[in-house]
This record gives sequence, structure tokens and C-alpha cells, in this order.
Amino acid sequence: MKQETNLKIIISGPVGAGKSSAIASLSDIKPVVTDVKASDEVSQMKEATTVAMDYGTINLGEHTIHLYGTPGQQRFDFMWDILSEGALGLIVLIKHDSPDPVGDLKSYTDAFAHRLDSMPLCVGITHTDKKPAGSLNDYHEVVSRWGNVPVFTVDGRSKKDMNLLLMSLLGVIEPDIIKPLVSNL
Ligand SMILES: Nc1nc2c(ncn2[C@@H]2O[C@H](COP(=O)(O)OP(=O)(O)OP(=O)(O)O)[C@@H](O)[C@H]2O)c(=O)[nH]1
Ligand SMILES: [Mg+2]
Repeated sequence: MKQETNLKIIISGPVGAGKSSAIASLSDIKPVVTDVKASDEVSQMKEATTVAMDYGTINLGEHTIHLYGTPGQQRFDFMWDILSEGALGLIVLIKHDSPDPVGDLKSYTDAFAHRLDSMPLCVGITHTDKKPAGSLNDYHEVVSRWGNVPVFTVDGRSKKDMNLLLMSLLGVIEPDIIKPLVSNL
């Protein structure tokens, strides 16, 4: 009998990058969300923000991918490490139309740096429909210390885009399991 495997993937990145949207578009189950009405400066940007985590799953036969989204806000950063325990890969989503998106990628990858020597990383640049991305070189440069890290423009609301990004990560972790995902494209 084939061994069932559970793969834990983390999605992190700043407020409004599209982490909750991404988990909702990828998950086979209704995602678990912990969004609450935003207070403070976040309320000027969006109505609700994640305070603990998002959770969704993708069933791939004998493999189950467990997706955990972190809160974007820095004040909940204690959750980032708790959620990352045992994770096999990290997706960082960056909101391209923010004031300093390259700086955001630096600070979010720095926060996970202690895990990134053993945990593959990929990067999704969102909101490029609002502000065209042009070259992604500046983003690539930030993550070059971890080797050939995939950096794609994605829309967090698009299952197709998010599947592609997830596949680029899983291709590094478990190349065999991405076949069923290809049929979702
Ligand atoms: N225009 C545009 N909107 C997007 C994109 N990705 C996500 N959104 C929207 O951006 C808003 C914020 O998305 P969320 O998924 O709540 O962001 P989050 O990263 O979970 O944010 P926090 O939980 O507050 O950290 C939602 O209205 C999404 O529908 C994108 O690529 N382009
Ligand atoms: Mg969220």
C-alpha cells in the first residue's frame, strides 16, 4: 500500500497581498479563516484582516497539501513561526502596488531566513493588474541568496495562477505529485 503523505505549505506576505484569497482559490475545502474587521491603519486599506491564520487543503490522491496562510500584520509575527513548524515550503506573496514592494520581500524573507536554508521558497507578485510589473529583476535579486527561486506575477484570486505558483514550489519538493495539479490548469 502506498504511503499517504501530508505536505504543509505556508503562504506569507504583507497585508492585502492576497494570502487569504490565494488559499480560497486553491483549497478543495471551504477554507478556515480568521479574518476580523480591521482597525488601526489597516482599515484604510481593507475591511477585514487575518489575525491568526487561514487554512485550506488540496487533495491529490495519496497526497494532501495543507495550506496555511499567515496574518500579514507584523504585530502577529509570533504566528509566523508557529505556523511554519514542519512546513516543507514557503510561498511569499507581495503586493506590487505598495509603496516599497521590494523592501517588503526583503523583510518577509528575512523573517523566515532561519528556515530558508532547508525550506524551498517561491514568490508571487500580486496586484500587477493595478500597477504593471515590468522587470522582476529587483525581486529576483532579493531572493538570489537562496538560489534559483521562482518569482511569478500572479493574481491571488486566480486558481490557475496560484496553481502554477504552487507547482513551481512542489516541483522542487516532490516532483511526482504535481501531475494532478497540471490538469487543473
Ligand atoms: N486587483 C487585485 N486584487 C487582488 C489580487 N489578489 C488579491 N486581491 C484582492 O485584494 C484584497 C486583499 O486580499 P486578501 O486575500 O484579504 O489579503 P491578505 O494577504 O489575506 O491580507 P491580510 O490578511 O490582511 O494580511 C481582496 O479584496 C482580494 O480580492 C490581485 O492580484 N489583484
Ligand atoms: Mg488574510
